[in-house]
Amino acid sequence: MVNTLHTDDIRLRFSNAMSSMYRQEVPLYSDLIDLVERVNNQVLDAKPLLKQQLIIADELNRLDVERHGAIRLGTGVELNNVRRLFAVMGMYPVGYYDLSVAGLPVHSTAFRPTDKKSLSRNPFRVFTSLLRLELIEDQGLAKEAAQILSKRQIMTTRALELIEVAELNDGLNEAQAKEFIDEALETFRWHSQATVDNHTYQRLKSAHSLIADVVSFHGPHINHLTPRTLDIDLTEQAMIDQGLAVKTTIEGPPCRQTHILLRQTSFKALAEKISFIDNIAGMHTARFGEIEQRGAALTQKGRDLYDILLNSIDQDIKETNPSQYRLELVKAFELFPNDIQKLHDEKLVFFKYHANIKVLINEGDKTVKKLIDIGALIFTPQIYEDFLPVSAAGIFQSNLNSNSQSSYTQQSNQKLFEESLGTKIIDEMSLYKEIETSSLREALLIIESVNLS
Ligand code: OOG
Ligand code: NI
Repeated sequence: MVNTLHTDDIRLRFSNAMSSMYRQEVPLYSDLIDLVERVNNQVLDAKPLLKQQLIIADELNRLDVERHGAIRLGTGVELNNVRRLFAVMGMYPVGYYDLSVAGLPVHSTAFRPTDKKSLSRNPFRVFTSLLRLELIEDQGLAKEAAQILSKRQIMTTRALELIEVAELNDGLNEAQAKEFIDEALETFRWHSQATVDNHTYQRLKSAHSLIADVVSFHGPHINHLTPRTLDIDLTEQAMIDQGLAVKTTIEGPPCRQTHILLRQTSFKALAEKISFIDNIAGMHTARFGEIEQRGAALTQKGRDLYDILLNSIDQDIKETNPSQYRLELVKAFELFPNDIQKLHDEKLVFFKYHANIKVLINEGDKTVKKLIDIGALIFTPQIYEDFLPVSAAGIFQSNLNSNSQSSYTQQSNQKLFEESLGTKIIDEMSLYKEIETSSLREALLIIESVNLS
């Protein structure tokens, strides 16, 4: 189709629109954005080397627009439609997260852009969970919940029409994209009017607060929108200074010289006024604020080491004795190398390669190792673009006011999830590998062409 807008442009506009809507809905989010921006500027001023690295890796520009959100869906049909909606913006399901092992009746994926250029433009991600009613003990209640869910349509008629247009024509034009963004936004809006009566809400809640949150409303309200900070410890302190109810422990790896994966923390969910269909007033807690610091993406070998080190410490003391937990975490992770060259040579981290055209090479310098040694080929760690199941469970739990240690006996069920989704989930490791391989290929071509001329 002529005049088709690039999916990257639609995503950029949509994530901006989502951020504006959420700023209006949750003023504390607005404060959080300002705070993170302040800390990031402070860090960039204080660390010119870090700034330089972000520029080389083409990551400085995306920092200001970088957010992830989260939604919780009720049915497979909803998941299927949400998959189609995100595809219009160039976001695809990456990674499968089974949260039932942490006592949460959901499994999840993250919709996000997948290629290097789109990620640099705007890596907007949405952590998307699907309720697993089959895990609920009270199957009578589960049936009732399914019945309620079967009656709702979380997308506007026009949004569905425009998704179809995009699928048929391989994209949307300017006017269609504008309309699509307005219509798509409706799916994620907050509704203070519940679709059930007070009694039903209480029964759903007593089975699990997640079930009440998903089933009692018209749609999957966005429950947080997370900015990326360059220093989560500084930002956490600033949040505490502002009097926010920050959760006790930062999830993920400890603070290190070379940051790996993802560190996250949140302020507790807000109690918000809602009303039930029988006109009874109530309170619901769902929406919260979160910040995150992203570090290097780990290879499978690196990830295995991460999991071993994290599991070597008692997770139960995370909430009960946070200072002890922090000490043990730092100690355990001393076994994870910090040196970039070592992380590269031991293949613990995925990298992006870049040609340094200022260095001219001689005939004998053509191996990758040689090119690295003389500085003609440089590498920067790839940023981790995904999520961590243990951290996600911690974030969920602190915001559901539950600390359920029970786990459901049923197996994880990626196959069932994919059936609803209508496609396979993309394996995140294959994406990092692809970026590593293609960036090396491109850098070598540049080096070769510069030295031929
Ligand atoms: C999602 C919680 C997980 C993260 O960043 O790991 C999450 C939810 O509460 O719906 O957002
Ligand atoms: Ni999150």
